[in-house]
Amino acid sequence: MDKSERLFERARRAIPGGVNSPVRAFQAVGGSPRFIASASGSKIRDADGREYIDYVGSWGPMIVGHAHPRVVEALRRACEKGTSYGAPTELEVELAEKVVEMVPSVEMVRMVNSGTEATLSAIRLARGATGRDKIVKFEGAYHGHADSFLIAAGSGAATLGVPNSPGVTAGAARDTLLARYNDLESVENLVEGAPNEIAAVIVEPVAGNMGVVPPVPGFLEGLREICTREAIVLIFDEVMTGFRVAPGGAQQLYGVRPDLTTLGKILGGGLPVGAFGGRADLMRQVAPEGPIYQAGTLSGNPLAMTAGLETLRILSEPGVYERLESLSRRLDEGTRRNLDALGLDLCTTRVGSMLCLFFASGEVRSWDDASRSNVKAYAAYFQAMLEAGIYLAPAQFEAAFVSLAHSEEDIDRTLDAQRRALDIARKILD
Ligand code: KE4
Repeated sequence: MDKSERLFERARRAIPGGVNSPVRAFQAVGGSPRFIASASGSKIRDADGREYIDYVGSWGPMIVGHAHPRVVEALRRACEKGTSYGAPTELEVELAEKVVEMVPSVEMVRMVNSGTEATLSAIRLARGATGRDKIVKFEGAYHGHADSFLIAAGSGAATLGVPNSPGVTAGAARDTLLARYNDLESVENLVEGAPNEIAAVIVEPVAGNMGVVPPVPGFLEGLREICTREAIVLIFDEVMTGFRVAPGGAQQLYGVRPDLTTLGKILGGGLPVGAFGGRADLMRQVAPEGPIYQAGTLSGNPLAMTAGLETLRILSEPGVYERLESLSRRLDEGTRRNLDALGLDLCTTRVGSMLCLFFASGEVRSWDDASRSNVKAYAAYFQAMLEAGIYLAPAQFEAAFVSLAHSEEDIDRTLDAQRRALDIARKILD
């Protein structure tokens, strides 16, 4: 057994499944997860000293690369001033102002400690502000693990939600309606079936949790129209896309303004941060200015604010998104060449520096399409890439992330390994 395997055995005695978040356990791809000992730039190193080119980037936050010298130095200085006060600081004001400056629809913002906290708070705000109970989410979308979101597609055309985890009550499920991504008619049907009952539509403006599924032209604009017409709060869950697909996220890229936006991941630069923000008339209803309660011991924590601020400052420098685009295009075009060379008809998607290779042919526009993927072939591909020193998401329904620290050489090494890995996966596809 190598050190990761020994550590996994030990971890499983003290931590459920041996991990602090399920996807890390490699259950979708088999084998034992690599225990990571350190990381810098585009590389991570496991407990046995093996080095990998990293396309998980801690699931999105590490867009400037691991252990960026400026972030590390800023954190070192911050630590020496104490790590948490539970009181207002100038740092959190600076980060709030930076978010307001960068994200088009955000007029005010509240910091929290995770994406889940951000989305559950945004839903509570929408419900409190509208006096309505129901929300609409999309099948295959992930907004964190709050009860309202752990809902599977129920039976029946009404697509009423049913819990997809024990512990989620029927009451919670009853208030979550499920639509199909990229299908405005499915939203119209839900709205028609629940007049004046829907508080919010929450959407990943680029879906990143069923693999990467871009919005078809008109989809986001259509959601905006429906929500404006019905006085429904439109929430863009930009926990993944925020600061990723453009400085101002997907709402800047596609030019559609939600009423509320949830953020996380990159906002914390690798430390635990989430946030929800948007129209001031909504945000002013949040305690203590308004009656809608939301709180958090470590919200606005000075270390997390420091890492987030330094990361956003780096991202605000000229040429950053052009660099991300150039590297990501190189990977995407190289992947398509590899697929052509092997005669494989697989679907690849990309929005900026978030990409996905579906082990499914044809277009992927919704969960129905994505769920056709051959997850066994993906698992074989994943293991072959891991063996070759390329660290991908250990599950088909995730995104690959390119960072500023990746080099052309990293991309070319990845494409070389990919040819061999696809050849192995092809045997399962045939
Ligand atoms: P967290 O509570 O994990 O910080 O954020 C939840 C969340 C909310 N919204 C979107 C669009 C998200 O992608 C996420 C979290 N993303 C997953 C990756 N698919 C986190 C990885 C994990 O669960 O370990």
